[in-house]
Amino acid sequence: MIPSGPDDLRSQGPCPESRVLIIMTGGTICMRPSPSGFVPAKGFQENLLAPSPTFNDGSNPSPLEVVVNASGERRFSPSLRTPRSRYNAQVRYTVYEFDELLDSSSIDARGWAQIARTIYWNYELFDAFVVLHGTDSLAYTSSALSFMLQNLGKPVILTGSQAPMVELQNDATENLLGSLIIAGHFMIPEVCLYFDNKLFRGNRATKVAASDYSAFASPNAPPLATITSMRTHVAWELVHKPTHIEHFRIQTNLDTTHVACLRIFPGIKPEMVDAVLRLDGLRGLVLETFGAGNAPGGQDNAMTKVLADAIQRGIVIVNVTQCLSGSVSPVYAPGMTLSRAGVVAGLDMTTEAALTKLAYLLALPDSTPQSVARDMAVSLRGELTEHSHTVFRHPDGALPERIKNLTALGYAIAQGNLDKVRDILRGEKNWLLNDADYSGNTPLHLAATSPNLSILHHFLLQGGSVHLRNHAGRTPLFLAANAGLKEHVSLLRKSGAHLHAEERATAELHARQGHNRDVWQLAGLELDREEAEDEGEERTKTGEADVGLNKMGTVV
Ligand code: ASN
Repeated sequence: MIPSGPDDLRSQGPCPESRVLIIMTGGTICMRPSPSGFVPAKGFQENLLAPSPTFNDGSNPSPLEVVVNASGERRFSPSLRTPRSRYNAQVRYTVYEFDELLDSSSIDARGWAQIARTIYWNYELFDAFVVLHGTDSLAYTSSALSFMLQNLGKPVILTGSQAPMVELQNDATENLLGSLIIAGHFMIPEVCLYFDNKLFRGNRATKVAASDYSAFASPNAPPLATITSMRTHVAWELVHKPTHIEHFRIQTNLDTTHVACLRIFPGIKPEMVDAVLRLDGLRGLVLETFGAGNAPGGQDNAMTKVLADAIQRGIVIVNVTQCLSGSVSPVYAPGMTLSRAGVVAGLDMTTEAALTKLAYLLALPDSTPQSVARDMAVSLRGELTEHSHTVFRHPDGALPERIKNLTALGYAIAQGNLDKVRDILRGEKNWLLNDADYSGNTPLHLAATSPNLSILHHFLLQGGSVHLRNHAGRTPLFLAANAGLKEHVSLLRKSGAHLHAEERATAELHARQGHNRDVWQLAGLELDREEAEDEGEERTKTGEADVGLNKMGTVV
């Protein structure tokens, strides 16, 4: 993975090979013609990718392990390598096909849960995930996943195509290649949707064309990355980073059966709206209104009464605009009336984001209509426009300025001087945390062996990535364990850090030779069974809880 520094520094050193898991759920990208129209077909990797020089450099790498169920069962899956990219790196990948491939018009919350679980089970084995999916409901799935994947530290990119890969002229090749390159090269730890050379935040995208290759737009948020003339331009200042000391987790039980969506139209009768609001067990409604959030009616009008009564009964009603872009705001009297009646302003959320967020919030343990209404109006994953998020902004200034800052930061970290560190990062210099020096070390790598643990703590809360590797392929966790720093290792583990698949063999060697054996175990090194059992006991004593590959990560 390439750190977030501008191109001039990024291209300086070799970047370790990334492993990407491609999850195939179906969609046009894998379809073939049949007497009943296009249908999804199996064998995407062997039939379409393996024979293609664009997706296979012919180096014939060994198979990769993929976890296929909750009990941690692993299967070996043939892997392929892309040719070298213009960033001088290759991406190694394997395709994991779901048993039943879908036209995405048939996907529902069970399908979303299946994707989330597959990512969870394989989180420690891969650097990034690409999900192949039909375009029809792609924006719903990417929105849903953005809420289901909590404290995500790695890229998850959804894509598909308008023309199948088997067609001579298609958009499938470009969309998959672009997704693979971005997933395998850039640490963008968000659920994204990639289409037609643009990477969108997944919960901001919407399908805008039934057959054009430019099928998606993100009208209220600029793309996170764009590919132009073979270069990828990442808008690092827009990329969200995890800023909690927490593991990656998933929530899989979205309540999609008790939410609905209703589009207001001129002449719509209050009785119609009432009928929807009285559907058995309904808990949430997304109301698609006119313009800046207006619906027919006035203060004492029948429509307003229908809505206010439903809110009294505990139904959460969220107001989003039918317009492609812009936000709901109570500037006109009808909009003001809705908000006075208790309708929640969904601001600039897409319908896809509002509906899946509602289903997600309603399924949270201890949720109440009040807590759901409150959280619908704030940004959880960048799905609506708010200004309170950590911003990573690169300086417009020149290279010497960056090197000066990084070097000063390096000294302060080595001296364990937190005040100095804070001083250097003051202003908008947080971007420095995911930048790297000439050996690929990010400030987090340096903090992993700093005499002052609070520097590491500070960086983790500011969005420093625990998954970036230096040019030698080492993660901050590896460096901390190698230096025998237990507290540093524990803190990194709590933040979701794990040893990379390629570090395990060396780590095991060190541990078996007796170097910091207990620290390597603390870093999550799996030993043989007896040792692993001892390790389990030890962890229970110290109260450590790890992400286990064979444990389900559902919150409830
Ligand atoms: N019906 C297809 C699907 O969503 C459309 C596509 O993928 N372009 O699965």
